[in-house]
Amino acid sequence: MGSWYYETFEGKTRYGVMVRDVLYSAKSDYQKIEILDTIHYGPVLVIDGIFMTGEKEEHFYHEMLVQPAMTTAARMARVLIIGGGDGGTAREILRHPGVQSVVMVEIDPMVVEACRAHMPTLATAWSDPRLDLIIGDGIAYVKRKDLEPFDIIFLDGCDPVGPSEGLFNAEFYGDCKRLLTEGGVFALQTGSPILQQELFVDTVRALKEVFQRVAPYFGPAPLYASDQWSWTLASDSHDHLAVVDQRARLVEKTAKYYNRDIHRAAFAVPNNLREILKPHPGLPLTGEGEDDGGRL
Ligand code: SPD
Repeated sequence: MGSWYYETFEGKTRYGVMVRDVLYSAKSDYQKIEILDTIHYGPVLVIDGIFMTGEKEEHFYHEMLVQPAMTTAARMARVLIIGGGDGGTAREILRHPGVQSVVMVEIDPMVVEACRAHMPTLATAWSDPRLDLIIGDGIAYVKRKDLEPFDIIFLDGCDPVGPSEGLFNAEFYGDCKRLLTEGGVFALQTGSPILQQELFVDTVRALKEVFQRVAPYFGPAPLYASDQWSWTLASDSHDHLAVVDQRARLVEKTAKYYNRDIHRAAFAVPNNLREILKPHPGLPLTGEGEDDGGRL
């Protein structure tokens, strides 16, 4: 056997995994990084005591962060990832032959190095010539005025503490919107709708201050607190349910979770969240009708 490792999440819950071995443990300039060899999930990346991704369950999170945007966006030639240093998000994006270039801005080079060495199934993107890895601060990067715009921007960060704190506010979302091509899509993780309901609601509202169309969606993320996770697509003119069949068919050949049925179902907003999101003065109230396709 091994020993139990527990994530204590925001002082509210604990979830444990049985660990055979510690494959990597180091302190970077930003955070404590560990890779644990777990019995059920294989190698698991842990940052500052919080589970980030595990080789045998990461497909839920990465497919759901990436594929709803990739199968519906008007264009996908140029893609930006803020964060994503484990490589899973880049791998999902690069499944699409229509992608010409992906820029990844990751703040912590040690996350990239550790995952590259110990999580091989997430590492396929690193050898793809379309990927350009920039080690730097994503918040500063999206403020730059000299960049070509992107068709899709993905935010793949940690929870909103430490270096990720500035990734959850309207100012950052405004900078991302300015960097999008017309009709471009911004996709991000928006936390646990159960254990981080306030964060989820505040993030959706902050996105609604900036974008015309904001569509949260839901799915499992087995290593994350409460398992139920949320992601959100934000844009000014994109239809999050208009799946391009050819792209979805390509993804379905290898995806372990995502398919067109999952895509449609994921955008159904549970009643309790509709109620909470409704009373938001000054913003158009959609989401409670029959014909809005789940957009809020
Ligand atoms: N509570 C953990 C949330 C972490 C979300 N990002 C994980 C990064 C995986 N690429």
